[in-house]
Amino acid sequence: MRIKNLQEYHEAYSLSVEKPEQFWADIANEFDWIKPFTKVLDWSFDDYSVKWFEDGQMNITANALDRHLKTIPDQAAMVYEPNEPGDEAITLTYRQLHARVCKFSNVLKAQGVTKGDRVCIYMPMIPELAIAVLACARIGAIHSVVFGGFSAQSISDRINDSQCKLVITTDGAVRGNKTIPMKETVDDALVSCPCVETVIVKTRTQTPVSMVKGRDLWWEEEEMQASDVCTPEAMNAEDPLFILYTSGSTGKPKGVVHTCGGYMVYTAYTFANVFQYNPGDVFFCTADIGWITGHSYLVYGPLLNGAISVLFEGIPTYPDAGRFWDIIKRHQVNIFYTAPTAIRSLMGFGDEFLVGKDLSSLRVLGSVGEPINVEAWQWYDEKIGKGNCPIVDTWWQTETGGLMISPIAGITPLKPAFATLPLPGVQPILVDENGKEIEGNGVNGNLCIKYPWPSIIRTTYGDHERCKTTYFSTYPGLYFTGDGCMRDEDGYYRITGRVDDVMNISGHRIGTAEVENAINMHTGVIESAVVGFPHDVKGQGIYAYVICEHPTINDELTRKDILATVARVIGPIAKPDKIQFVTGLPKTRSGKIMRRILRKVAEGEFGSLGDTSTLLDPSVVDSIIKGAL
Ligand code: 7RM
Repeated sequence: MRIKNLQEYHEAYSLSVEKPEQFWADIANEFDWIKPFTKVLDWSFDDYSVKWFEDGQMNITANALDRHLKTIPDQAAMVYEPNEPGDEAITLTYRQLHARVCKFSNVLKAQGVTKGDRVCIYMPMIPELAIAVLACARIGAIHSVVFGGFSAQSISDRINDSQCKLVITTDGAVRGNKTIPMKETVDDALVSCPCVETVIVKTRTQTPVSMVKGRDLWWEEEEMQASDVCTPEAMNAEDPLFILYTSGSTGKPKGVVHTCGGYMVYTAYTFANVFQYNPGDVFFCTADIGWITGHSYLVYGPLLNGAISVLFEGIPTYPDAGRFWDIIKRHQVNIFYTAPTAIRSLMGFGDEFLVGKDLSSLRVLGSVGEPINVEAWQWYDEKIGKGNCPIVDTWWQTETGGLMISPIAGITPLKPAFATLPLPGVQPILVDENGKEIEGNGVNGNLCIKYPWPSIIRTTYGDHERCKTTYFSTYPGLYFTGDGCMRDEDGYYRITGRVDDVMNISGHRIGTAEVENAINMHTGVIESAVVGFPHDVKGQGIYAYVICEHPTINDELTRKDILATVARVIGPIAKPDKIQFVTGLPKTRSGKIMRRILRKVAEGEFGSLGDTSTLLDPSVVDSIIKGAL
């Protein structure tokens, strides 16, 4: 399974293209199967369906936990670094984590949760979040983790979409010097969620909360009564493992569904290879478990490899901008995986926060979530890696489940800001607007993948048609990523960003339509148009053009009201950075907003607006430019 040099990479890659079934079957057979698979792959991108290891049975937690009890029971599995740097870090060994997962599995079972039931998890970054996720997986319940920064409205939308019957949360959360309510937000959400029968609440902040009789239970009390013996449920490889909601260019977020077998094989394989994880290494992924990066490379990938995974509750700037570096020293982190937005933000605080920090344990650095600019790449390389740590710029998506285009640490020759080469099993192809393949090197196009890999999205929950149209209809026969990409003279890939109406704000995916819908809910707003614009720290910022019913009496106050509305409907991460009040939007005769123009204005490029002749009323553009100045 482990690639050791460049030649082995090329060999593995060739084999994965020429004999994909043999390639993945060999890797899959390194895991514990309850019933071995005999069929490897069945697929069609035309009438979309993908099945890997279809007739095999397994349980991902048997592989992530039980399997290691024979070899490394007393090694750390998870190291919890609390928000307060002065508080004690807590290590859970594989034996301890296994016991806690089994206990909580029994808690869920006692509440009537069975295989196939959906469970919503809304928690801060504490060990119980990982325990809750793994307990669901152990009993075959489908977890749907909702990032702790999302609003009550977002939670209820997600709960209702997948009909969750149980919710797991905490009283509150601590992030930096803020205490944030969690249970209260869940209570607000549940007003419109009749499907929820039970809420389990873990204490974190001792915030007073209301506990509804017959519905709400304390985690601690239930755990006390539960046994720590729980046989993992035998899951078919293609049974759903989890749902994770992600934004697209239209409508509400989609529930991306991943299944047990393929996801296990692919996250484990990519973790081991890309980061070149060695036994005993300490791995620190700074992503929240509420995003796919946390699912795949904080929980499942590392644990499947018997790794030591650091789980950090706080934020990079508390108590100061040196916190990550202190954590690296404290836990002797060898592999550090973060997002460009964090790198740029810490860069902006100045190098004084690096003075006296001992980063000598580091061996590999990783980047994920958005394109990394050359300047940030170089700072990361020099100041954090001391010119001595390969940087793996990993391109992938919620829908891909695992890393897709990425260097293999210390093996793939690097180029700053390039995700470099596809991993074994990944067959990228660039196409033009008409779906024609762009061959050769030194070219640009839309990035598609032409062959399934084990952790490809299986469906969007409850709406398979939506999955087909979103990913497999733009270019028939291909999975379309939504990203633009260049392939340079050496065949190296550089992802240039989304080509659809999805923004990437600090590595978070947010749809322009979602933000528009939220803004339009504010009283007095007639219409709005949202675009992304380049932002020094966030990568992209949100720019909103808003038409109000009457001229507002106090623009500044109305702006704040709109921000409050967006925070309430989606969450604080979706708040626009700029709101410009306008009297009209540039529309074509058919009523389509010409976002291209709005993007240019948001970038401050007023001179090169291109062809505006198809506009219904070209004078709108002049007034928008005037307002932007
Ligand atoms: C893992 C994750 C996916 C979108 C994707 C890209 C962008 C992610 C990189 C990147 C350039 C990278 N999942 N993206 N990684 N762009 N270089 N290394 O972020 O579903 O939340 O977002 O993020 O646009 O389509 S995600």
